[in-house]
Amino acid sequence: MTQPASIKLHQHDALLIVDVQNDFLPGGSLAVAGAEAIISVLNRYIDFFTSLSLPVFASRDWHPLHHCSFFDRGGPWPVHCVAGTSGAEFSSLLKLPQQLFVISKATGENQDAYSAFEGTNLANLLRQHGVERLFVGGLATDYCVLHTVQDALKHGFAVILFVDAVAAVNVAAGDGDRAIDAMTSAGAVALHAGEVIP
Ligand code: VGL
Ligand code: ZN
Repeated sequence: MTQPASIKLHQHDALLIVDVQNDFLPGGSLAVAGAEAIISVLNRYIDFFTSLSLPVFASRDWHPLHHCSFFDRGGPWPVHCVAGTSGAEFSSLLKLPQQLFVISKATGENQDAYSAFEGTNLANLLRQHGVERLFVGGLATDYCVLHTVQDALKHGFAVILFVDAVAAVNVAAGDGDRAIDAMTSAGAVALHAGEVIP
């Protein structure tokens, strides 16, 4: 099936911005290469959605200080996104709307969650707002974006992935590209900047 050259936003659409937090940006403890470049792209999408009064959701990694994913607990990551610290704040360059739904995840010491649906009420919240189609961008392609998109599809939402508005950790070279393949194989539609009509 060929993918549409452009998509027009309509009722039942929502934007989900995944983990655009200082620790994943340059200078952060788990900085993702290329992360700063996605912010202006996301800002344009935020404008599109808010100008149509469509809801905008933002997830955040919101860990306790001794989270199980951190090196000192035997986990795979340096300390990052500790709740209430500046590293956990959304980037100040991101022009988040006044009306924003924030989803905090992986908040328990012994609970990690890459997906914004895992251990949160995101699915119910989306349904309450009548959302059927979710547009996703953010960080990181090969972890939280991947798992969030896979879960969104499992929950029955249509998913549009903004490929110009994601960046990958790439622990192994090609992880980001493989994640995009996995998401589109699972049913997400990959869209580039300029292919969305507000
Ligand atoms: C993430 C690594 C660890 C992400 C979160 O947001 O993709 N990656 N915690
Ligand atoms: Zn994390």
